[in-house]
Amino acid sequence: MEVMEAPFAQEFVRMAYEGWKQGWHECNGGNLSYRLRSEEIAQVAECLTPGEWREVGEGAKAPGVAGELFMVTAAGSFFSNMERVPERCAGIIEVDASGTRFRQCWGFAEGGRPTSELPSHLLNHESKKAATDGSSRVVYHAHPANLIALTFVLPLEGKAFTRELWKAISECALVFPQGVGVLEWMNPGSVELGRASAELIREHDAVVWAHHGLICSGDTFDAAFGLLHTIEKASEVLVKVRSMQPTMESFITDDNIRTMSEAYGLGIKL
Ligand code: 2HA
Ligand code: ZN
Repeated sequence: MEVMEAPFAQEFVRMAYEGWKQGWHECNGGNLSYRLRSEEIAQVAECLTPGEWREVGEGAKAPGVAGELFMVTAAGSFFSNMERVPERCAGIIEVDASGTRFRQCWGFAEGGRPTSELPSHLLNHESKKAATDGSSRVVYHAHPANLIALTFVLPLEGKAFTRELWKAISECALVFPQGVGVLEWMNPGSVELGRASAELIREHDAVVWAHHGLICSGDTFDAAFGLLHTIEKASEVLVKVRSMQPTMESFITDDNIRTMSEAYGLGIKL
């Protein structure tokens, strides 16, 4: 079948477009990648026309995803155009046997190439694939405004940042009992940012990039999107509360979080 008839490709485009509608993808901000299943590769195999091998860059090496195929957004592409011209805004790549090179197999029309954050995506996929026994398939990076705003006022430390989010909305402890990781500002698109994220995402599923955005992983498009959405919703609540007055009259307490952890088997240790 045509790539854009395949359910994984349709879900990819739908999720990217939903992110645009949420306001998380100004200009060409954000990027998305999906690791294909073997049956999905078979569905679109006749449309794949591999090009030249190219370096992932700057010594990036992800042997844990060697030989895998990914659908990824194109560098410089606007999520707002994803539904209209998916073959220009995204493409499919194959990673070589060493995990240091890739080749473009479909899409990236009009001379495009994969996202500038490709090192982050491949390193994060490698990390999550190993940590989840292969169930994790989606890596999503976006620029949600409230979360970014919080990185200017909260400590850039995972435990403290997580606790603020957990205390804002009950749903947070349920959706991300493993908390979020937090990185100080790092150069966008760099392998260092990719490596540091991959280290934290192994345990957290979501890593905050200070003054930049967030990177999330999930087994499904819904899981990755929902995680980012929940974190951004809690961030919005915190921004509103902190804008109204400097202190909170009440909030979700450590005991409340322990109660939820016990009731839902979340395994949270405070
Ligand atoms: O412009 O989001 O982090 C794409 C990005 C870089
Ligand atoms: Zn970004």
